Amino acid sequence: MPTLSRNLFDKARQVIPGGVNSPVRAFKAVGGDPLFFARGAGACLYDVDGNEYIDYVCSWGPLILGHADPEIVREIQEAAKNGTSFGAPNPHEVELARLVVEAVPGIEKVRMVNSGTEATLSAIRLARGFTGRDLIVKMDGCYHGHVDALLVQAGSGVATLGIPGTPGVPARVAEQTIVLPYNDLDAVARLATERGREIACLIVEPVAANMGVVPPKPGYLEGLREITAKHGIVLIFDEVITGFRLALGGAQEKYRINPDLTTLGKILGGGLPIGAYGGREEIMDRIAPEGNVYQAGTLAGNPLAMRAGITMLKRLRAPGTYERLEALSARLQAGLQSAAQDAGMPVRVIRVGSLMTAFFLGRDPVDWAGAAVADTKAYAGYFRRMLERGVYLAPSQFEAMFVSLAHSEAQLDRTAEIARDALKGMRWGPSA
Ligand code: HOZ
Repeated sequence: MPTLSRNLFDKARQVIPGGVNSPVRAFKAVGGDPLFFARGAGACLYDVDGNEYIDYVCSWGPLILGHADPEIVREIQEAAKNGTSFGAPNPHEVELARLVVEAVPGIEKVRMVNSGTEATLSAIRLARGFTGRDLIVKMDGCYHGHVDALLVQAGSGVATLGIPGTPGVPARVAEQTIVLPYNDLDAVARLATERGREIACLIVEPVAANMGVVPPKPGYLEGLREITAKHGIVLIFDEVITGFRLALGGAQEKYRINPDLTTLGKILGGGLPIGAYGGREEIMDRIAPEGNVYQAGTLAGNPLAMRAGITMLKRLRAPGTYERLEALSARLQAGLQSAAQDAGMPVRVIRVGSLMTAFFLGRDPVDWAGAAVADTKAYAGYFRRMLERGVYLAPSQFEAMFVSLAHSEAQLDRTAEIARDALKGMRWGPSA
């Protein structure tokens, strides 16, 4: 453990709960203490002790152009010279909204907020206001931020830390959320037939990326669209992770399914705090001040995040962007998979676009029940060996690796070589 990081962690624990400002940053599931970083550049992070790491967390997704992209940094600096927030309209929010509407097929109007959690919170309130219904459907192992109603059987840090039901969420709130297994269309159809008229919305990550990466089965998203439309249930795609990542128009562009509402964040802000929710005009116009569903934000639409987001989306619109990202990601997947095979480890490297997870599991999971039985101890060993060798992965089996446009072929190949070396010394074989 690097010395300066350890000292900082000791100090952090005295004044910050658990020493971290978000539980996923802790190393509880993998052992050891979290590193403290001084800077990032391109695909690399540098800790306070001066060690370099090839980074596959990428701030949990926003940094699709890598760390400290010069154009984004310049834009933020220029924006700051004119003031950081007005609490009043500015031209940049109109431009970013226009870019979002042009890019995301299911979005006709969009409202900016400050985080993905705010986006999902606002989207379910809007769905309830629009339908006049109370129940919410979510999928086991999907994570939609730390909204009370959506923390039920959630993925990400909740799954990693094994917190089944969070104290602080009133039972009466949790009761309004029905949880179904991901990728199980029959369960959705049955529920809709029995209780469709009580259900306001169904929220889903179109590609699950908070239980590790689990792709939708063929026909799953189409089926969700069909069933929700039939029963007047608002279909919400949570594209906080997949938005602008799987395609400029996100998973809905890739799979050609338009939800009623979409939640966004991460990449949209170019590395600054942001969230957004958008969708069909008829629904979005129910938000205040146009309608009577209230939602607000002091810093929403601030020029810094807007200008970073505009620069980001314009960069991503360049021809060939997603083809390059796909090629880079496929190269890493192949490299990691072959490293595992050569080490005699039945690790499954599951990938959708530039999202992937090396599952310490003998077979491909299709839902949380399948992902949850991964060997988390083996993952922890792999994580530590990779870290020692200069690769920074998510400190949990149940998260995604993020490939950015800043990762070079040489860095990806080096990562695969490091994995080969790291896995070689490990002893593991699932009984499954
Ligand atoms: N949503 C991300 C984890 N899958 C990271 C956000 C956080 O919880 O810090």
